[in-house]
Amino acid sequence: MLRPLKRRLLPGILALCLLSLLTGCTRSASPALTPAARIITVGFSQVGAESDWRNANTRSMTEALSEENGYRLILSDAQNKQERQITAIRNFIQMGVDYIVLAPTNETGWDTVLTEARAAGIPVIVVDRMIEVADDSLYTCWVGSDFRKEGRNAVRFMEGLNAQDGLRIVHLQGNLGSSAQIGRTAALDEGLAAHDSWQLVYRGAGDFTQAKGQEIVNDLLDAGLDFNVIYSENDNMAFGAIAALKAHGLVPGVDVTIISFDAGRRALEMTLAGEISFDMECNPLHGPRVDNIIRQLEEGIQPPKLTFVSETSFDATITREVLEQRPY
Ligand code: GZL
Repeated sequence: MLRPLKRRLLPGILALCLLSLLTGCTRSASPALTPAARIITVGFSQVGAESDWRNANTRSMTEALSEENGYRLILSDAQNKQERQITAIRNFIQMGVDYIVLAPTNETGWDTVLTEARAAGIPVIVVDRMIEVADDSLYTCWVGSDFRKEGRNAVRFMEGLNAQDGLRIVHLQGNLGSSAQIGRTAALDEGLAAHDSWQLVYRGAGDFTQAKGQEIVNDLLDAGLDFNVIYSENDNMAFGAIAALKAHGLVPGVDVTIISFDAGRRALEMTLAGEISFDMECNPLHGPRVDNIIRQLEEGIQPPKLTFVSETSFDATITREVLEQRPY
């Protein structure tokens, strides 16, 4: 009678185990046999450090494109100046980086420098705001937000405000020419065109900064302007506006409705407190998305040309539990 298979194989298995113990050959190859993993050098041209959103975006990128993850990241802060981004991109080309990541200050003016990057054979990944170029082969792909959709969500919230004598709106715009400003402004213009009871009493660029937002609203209040809504194209300008309202004895969320964008944790605390009435998320966590794009490209896979991130919004229904779970 044949011995059960495993009993017939047992002596051979024992011999193999003894051999591997004696020769130290284990299942995993010795380090010398694994090819050295390639360090990927990435030149990242970042807008600046103008807002909580921007800082969260930079943190996300540096955490994802870290040395432990196989990257050498060269971060350049343009301090909100496109010409500094163009210089940084030229430096990246000279350095022969493997990839360029661009978070553009504004939509236009990129054709020449991106043509130089293409001539050098360096793929360009655009994050956050959009760019407008004559030939979209000048960049490999883009990941970011649908800013007009964000604005339409805010306008829909405003349509639910039952202000008896209509809406008198102060509009704090972001950096003029940035797609975040273009999209969010276009949505408000759609709302103004659709509602006769909505009046735009002021529109001006607050450059996404808290200081500028506070300065504008402070001046408007000093001038005695009458308004009941502030449509602020990011949280930091909303923070400034709220400080100005309080300095004039007004209660944000009661005397004036605050509409904001980004939905960072600081702003969500103010939403929970009833000071910000509506905050539209603009997700800054592009680091893992760029890491994933680069790994696809390293494998010869072409990622989608455009990837829009999904985003939500917050209002008075927010809870402490929801806030505590927010990632930025
Ligand atoms: C939006 C981003 C904007 C944020 C601002 O994606 O470009 O720039 O809304 C940031 O906070 O300054």
